[in-house]
Amino acid sequence: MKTRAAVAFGAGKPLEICEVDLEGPRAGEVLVEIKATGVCHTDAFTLSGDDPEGAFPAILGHEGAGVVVDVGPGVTSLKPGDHVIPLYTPECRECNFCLNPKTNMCQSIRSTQGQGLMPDGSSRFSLDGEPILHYMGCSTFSNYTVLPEIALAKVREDAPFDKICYIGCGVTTGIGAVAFTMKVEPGSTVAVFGLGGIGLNVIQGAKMVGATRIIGIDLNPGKVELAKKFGMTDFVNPNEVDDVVGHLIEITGGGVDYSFECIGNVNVMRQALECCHKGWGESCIVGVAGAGQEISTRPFQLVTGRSWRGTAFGGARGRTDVPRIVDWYMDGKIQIDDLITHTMPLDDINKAFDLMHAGESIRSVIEY
Ligand code: NAD
Ligand code: AHE
Ligand code: ZN
Repeated sequence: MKTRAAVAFGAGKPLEICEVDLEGPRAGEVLVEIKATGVCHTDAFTLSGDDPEGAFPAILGHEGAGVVVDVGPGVTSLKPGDHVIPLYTPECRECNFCLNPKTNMCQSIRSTQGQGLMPDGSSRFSLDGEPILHYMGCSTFSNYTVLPEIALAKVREDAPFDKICYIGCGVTTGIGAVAFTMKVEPGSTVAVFGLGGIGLNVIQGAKMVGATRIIGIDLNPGKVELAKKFGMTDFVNPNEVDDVVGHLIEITGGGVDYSFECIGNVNVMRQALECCHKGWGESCIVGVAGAGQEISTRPFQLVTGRSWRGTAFGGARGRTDVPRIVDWYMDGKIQIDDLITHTMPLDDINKAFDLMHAGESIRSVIEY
């Protein structure tokens, strides 16, 4: 079949809207009509050329929601008409990662996914007979896409696509980082570096689990109002203090219990670790840093009881946890609507990247 898609032909180039060819689902695969997709900073990161796994031409996008159109041989858990959220972290429930309760990082299809290919090593997308790569196993910047069955969460049918698409990455990553990965306790003091589409969800997750002090740190004061609405109790603009780490340690009487880096800046990752309380503070890296970048600190920071950790997809096991998070949204336990600051058709997708780079959006959602 033909499908409209925004194609990334090369690093740093704007996306181009094209009619591409899409082959139907093979064994264990599912054809999905994407109804809406968010644009995450990670899409911009890969488009910039900073992603070591970035390869072109590709169809980016990994934060979608849609409807099953067709299933390939052997698919048993999904049928046409089911509402689904694509999962860049699949859940096969069989590999040694899925069988280990310490991780959500199913590895059953990770190597082909990282090469932009389906599990059998080929692509379903092509243009003029030349293959176009998949991205993060999802390619939600295409109106129709093919995914492995294990990379789809089946969700309730009364949930709006234009909101729950955000659960495909940002919402789950932020809330999950707090609730699943770090298991923040009630009464905790939390610092959140970067108040974008991920950081604001860390804030709402921290509030949800009962953190009492939630300190947001961002260079852009335009983020303050929304962050307060989501539960931020204190704001620090690094441009207005001499020493961010010293300031955070001072205002918390020794440091924070938990910190989250939601930017992808290795210097800020160090600050996030070092503002943690001696003896027990734990820092979680959420932000994705560019190729070749490395983190550093004095080992003494760890010797004296701070821990450095990280999270992918908020530690969520997609097929199990994503339907629950959709329920949380539908039950009013978490908010999504206010974080979706812009909506637009696929034709305007490059505007979503411009708004993100200008710091004007939290999430832009493309509606097909
Ligand atoms: P975003 O662009 O919406 O937000 C980034 C925020 O950081 C902005 O508010 C910006 O003003 C602020 N900022 C930038 N530099 C800063 C600095 N030096 N000090 C303080 N604030 C600064 O991005 P996002 O969509 O929220 O994504 C954030 C990061 O999380 C990205 O690196 C993205 O790739 C990553 N991410 C990781 C996962 C995961 O599973 N680990 C999932 C999704 C996104
Ligand atoms: N491909 C990059 C790393 C990108 C990365 O870390 N991706 C996160 C999800 S970001 C979602 O917005 C992730 O899940 N990583 C785990 C994984 O297996 O990809 C690189 O450095 O090569
Ligand atoms: Zn993302």
